[in-house]
Amino acid sequence: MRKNGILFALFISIVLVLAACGTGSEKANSDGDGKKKLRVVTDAAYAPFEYMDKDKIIGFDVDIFTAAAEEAGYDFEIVNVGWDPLFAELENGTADVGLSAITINDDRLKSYDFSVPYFESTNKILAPEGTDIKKAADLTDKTVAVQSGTTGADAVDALLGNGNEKVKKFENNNLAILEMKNQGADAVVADNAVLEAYAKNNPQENFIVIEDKEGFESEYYGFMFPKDSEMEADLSKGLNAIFDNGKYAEIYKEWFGQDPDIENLKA
Ligand code: LYS
Repeated sequence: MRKNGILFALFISIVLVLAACGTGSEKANSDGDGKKKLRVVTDAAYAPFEYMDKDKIIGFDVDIFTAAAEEAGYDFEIVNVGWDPLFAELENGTADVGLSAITINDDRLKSYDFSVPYFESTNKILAPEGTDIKKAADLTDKTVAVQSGTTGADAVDALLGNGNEKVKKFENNNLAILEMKNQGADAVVADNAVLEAYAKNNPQENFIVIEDKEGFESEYYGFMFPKDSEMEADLSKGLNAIFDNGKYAEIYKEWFGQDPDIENLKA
């Protein structure tokens, strides 16, 4: 009887020790193999790339980042902080990644690092049907609404002159479009896919999208990081993995209804 009791106690101790070890290793895994949980900041007013669906942030960028981060073994949370605060957070290191249809350009490369490109874009013009605007140069005597601090704002500044009060700058792109809707502007300049989605989803507003391949340059989006971030290489690897395994094409097709030109992105 007594012997059985000792064996039982021994058995229980072993079970407890094993359970404790199990909890320990589980905890290590939940940190993503010891990798930190990333704070990803965005401006969720730029459909179809990132926007609010009730209280959830969704969009092409969200799906692409989720797939790339999964490949790279990172856990993360995406927080809607707004466009200007996004840059401030990366600059002072409170965030790990900027995910916001962010164009890779020389100016930003001075202060931030970028992943490999994941989307090709160009600025276009949104204007009311019947407008006499046919190309970028026609904007010079118009009032133009833009999101401040974007490549669209830079392009319009270059056309109309820095500090021109006919360039109306807004905190996000939806406010710029609203200004035109309320007749406070003749046009909005922003990324093609965003304007095209807006015109298509709001046919009753009678806006058209005007393309000018000579007037606006081709741009590429990247995930943005603080300078010398260790995560850049991991997430670029994650992007390359989803280019190669078909996941990128699958997500692209879901959002844009056609196949992507991945070779162009890799070139
Ligand atoms: N791609 C443009 C840029 O990087 C527009 C981004 C706007 C994001 N809300 O400036």
